[in-house]
Amino acid sequence: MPNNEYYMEMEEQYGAHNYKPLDAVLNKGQGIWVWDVEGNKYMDCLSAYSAVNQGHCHPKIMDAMVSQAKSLTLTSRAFRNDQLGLFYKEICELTNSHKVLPMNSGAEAVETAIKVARKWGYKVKGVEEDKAEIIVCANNFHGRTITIVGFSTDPTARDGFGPFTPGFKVIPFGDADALEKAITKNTVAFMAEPVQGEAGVIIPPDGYLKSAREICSKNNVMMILDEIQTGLGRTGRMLAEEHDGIESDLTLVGKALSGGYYPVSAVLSNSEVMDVLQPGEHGSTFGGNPLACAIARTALKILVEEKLIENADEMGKYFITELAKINSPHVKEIRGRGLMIGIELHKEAGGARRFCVELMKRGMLCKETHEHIIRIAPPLVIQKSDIGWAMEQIEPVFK
Ligand code: IF1
Repeated sequence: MPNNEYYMEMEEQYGAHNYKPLDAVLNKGQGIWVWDVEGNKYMDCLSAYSAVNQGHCHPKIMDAMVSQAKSLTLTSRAFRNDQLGLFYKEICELTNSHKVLPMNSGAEAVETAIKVARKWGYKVKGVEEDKAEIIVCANNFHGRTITIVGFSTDPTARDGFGPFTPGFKVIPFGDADALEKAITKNTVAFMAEPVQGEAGVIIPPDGYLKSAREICSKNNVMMILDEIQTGLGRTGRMLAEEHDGIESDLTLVGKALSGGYYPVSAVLSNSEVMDVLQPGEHGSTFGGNPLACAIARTALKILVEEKLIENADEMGKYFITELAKINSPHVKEIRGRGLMIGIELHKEAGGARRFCVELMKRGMLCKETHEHIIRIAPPLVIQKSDIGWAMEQIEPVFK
């Protein structure tokens, strides 16, 4: 049986080097656990960046996928399929939305929302042609396309990829006054993550999203929330916006919409904004295909039926309480919402990566973000006893 090294060398030789993964070559997953080719077992504390909220290889999603794959996988949107309407209806009911536009990757959902907002700006708001502005936040992460990295403030994500799409304005995250000041007659939308993920699990000040919602409504500006990472149970709510008691105009979901089986994303709308799109103006070969819809329908049903959202809330609070008890010279702050948890280290700790390597040796797979933050985001099926085990690994590493 080839070892980890064997596969790693192949990747190094033949693959683009746009990632620097931890050196475990995984070949099996179940619930919160994954195994490498040498048989080592790990607790997955990343959940594929929150795409496997339902746990690895959930048997019900697998059944839905296999059964749909045997009958029909792809029709394109030139023809109809019997899964699409059901998917629309079910996701609208679960997220309190009016209309859905299905895509595949998260970045595509973001691009779609940008197109919808601009079109709305010209057709409904009456913005002069090619003048539409969209306000975004510093330290955002919304994906990897040219347009999206063009309004990133992370040099690693954007340097060397210009020229970029114009029409974006960056303001600080968490600052409602800055939003109000940045709005002009040409502003069509404000887009933000409810909790910034890549930036290091940054939770905005209380009341921020509510103020932003009010400012958007008052100024006839679309509020777009990117819930690709925070949505679908991760923060202990179906959508993170529920923590603030607000509804955005456009909500973006992806990742866990398939429970990790397949790329499925969607733009959800709460207003007439989606009606601006006419036949032919937007689409995707794979978006809304019956395989994706069957998988997504089951992935959503599991979040509800297995009470994973409530579990994320409860286990998240428990995990954060336990982590806060660690008396470590390296830890600056523990923060989180539901099972989206960040451990920020002091600059003197020598970087988060070395802690991730130590945790891996003890059977926990975690991923650093930026230099000094470790993210903990296990599948939402995690139980108290698992957290107990995790704490036994984490404590000695941080001490
Ligand atoms: C990678 C981060 C997570 C996202 C939000 C849109 C997208 C993402 C809020 C795009 C994607 C990923 C992609 C992944 C790393 C990752 C990530 F660290 F970069 F920020 F999750 F924390 N909006 N996030 O978080 O979705 O097109 O990838 O489906 O390796 O790029 P996508």
